[in-house]
Amino acid sequence: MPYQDILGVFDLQQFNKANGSLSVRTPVDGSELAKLQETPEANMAQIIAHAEQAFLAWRSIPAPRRGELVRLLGEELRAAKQELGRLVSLEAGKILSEGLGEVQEMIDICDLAVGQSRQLFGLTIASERPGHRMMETWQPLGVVGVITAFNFPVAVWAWNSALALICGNAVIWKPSEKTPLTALATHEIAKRALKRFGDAPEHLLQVVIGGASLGNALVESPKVALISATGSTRMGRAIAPKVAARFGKCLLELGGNNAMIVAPSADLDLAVRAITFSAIGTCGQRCTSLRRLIVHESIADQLLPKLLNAYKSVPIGSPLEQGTLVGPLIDQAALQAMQHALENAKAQGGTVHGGELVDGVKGGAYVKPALVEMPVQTAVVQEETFAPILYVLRYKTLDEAIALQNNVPQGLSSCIFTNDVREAETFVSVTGSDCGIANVNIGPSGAEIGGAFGGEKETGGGRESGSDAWKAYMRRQTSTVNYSRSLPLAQGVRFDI
Ligand code: UN1
Repeated sequence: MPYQDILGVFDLQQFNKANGSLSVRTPVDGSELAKLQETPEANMAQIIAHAEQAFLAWRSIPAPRRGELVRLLGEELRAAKQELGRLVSLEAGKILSEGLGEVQEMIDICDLAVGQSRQLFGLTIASERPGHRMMETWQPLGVVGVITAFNFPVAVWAWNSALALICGNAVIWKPSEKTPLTALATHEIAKRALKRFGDAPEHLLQVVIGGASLGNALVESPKVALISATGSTRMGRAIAPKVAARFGKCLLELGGNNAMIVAPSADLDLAVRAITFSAIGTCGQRCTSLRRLIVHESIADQLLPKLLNAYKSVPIGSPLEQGTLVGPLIDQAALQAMQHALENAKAQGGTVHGGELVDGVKGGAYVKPALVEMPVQTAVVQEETFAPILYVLRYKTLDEAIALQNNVPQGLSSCIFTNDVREAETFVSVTGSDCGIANVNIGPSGAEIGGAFGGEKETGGGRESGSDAWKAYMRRQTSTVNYSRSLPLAQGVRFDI
């Protein structure tokens, strides 16, 4: 088996079984990294019951002490940053710098969560009744099921788990079946933190390896209080009604179809750099990747040649090699989906630049990023294709550009490049972008963890990571305490017996 030095660090060999049914392949060259035994679906009830037991013990540990576990997790992640970053690169195919960035994102959310563990603030509310106090308290929720996608195989777990843990919950993680090794490695790192912490309940953090049926067991169990799922809109459509049917909570981060408006006053050099990073970085496989470029007609003929030039010079190849900026697509199916979208785009009037296969590393799905000029926002432009395809549309007025930007079913991220303060403020105003993220002079991807992350419409409405996203992992409790000697009723109701 190749790549032994990368896999060896976390003792992943222990999970590699000759009769394992889950074949894990690296997108670098398609070779098999391991065969893993999948978690039997029949075990899920027990796994959930264990998590519930862990929750019952963990919820009584004071939140700042729970924060100590997350502080230790952050320390262990710092110590393992290089090794885990390399493994992310190997298993998900993103370049090393982005693999390391992903681990840094985990460390950052741990830092945020540690501080948050001392700030799970409630409210005191003025009561209309004398001698009464009203208050609002945030209580732990229970078992949190975290379902993650291949493209951020470890950071999204960390966003959810760091907060879920300080909020007093137990976590069951169902990673993508395309990236189970990074999940197992992360679990090993978490075990180091748990060991140092000492008295955390057993089964506080669990990981299950396998396909959709395991996720479904979490989704359907009334014992799983919150399902936090990242993935396609199709997946969200399957999950959300099932969780709703049992009145569970859902936190969804689904498809994006992120746009950038480039206005006449934009700094074009800045825009070109932002466009290339967000459209072709991570080989177009971030949910925040730039997929639509809405350019003012007066500058389009200036911007496009600059972009085509930048696209030509971008080094494509093994993500493990220094200097590569674009690695492979995750697998051959992703490549086919890209080719299919490009054919549709042509049929719908598009002019395609790029998109051809590249001799990267034999066995991998290496491709030139595509830039596609479209006459109008056709059906294919309204879809999320998880690949480096950037559709280019032209506009005349800002109103028209904002309408184009908003006129897709997804609502994750968006941005405008302009030096005109009126345009910038309009874009982030009530009549501007309808997305969860709306940036000015910054691309749509690469968000910091301090803000709430997520989007509207078919993106699912969930918010993870910073700001007050922690509230999604807790239940709100309103209490009225009567410290008087009488029993006045609210709204002046009389009921004297
Ligand atoms: C994702 O693609 O699911 O904003 C998450 C970004 C990253 C997270 C992306 N911080 O691009």
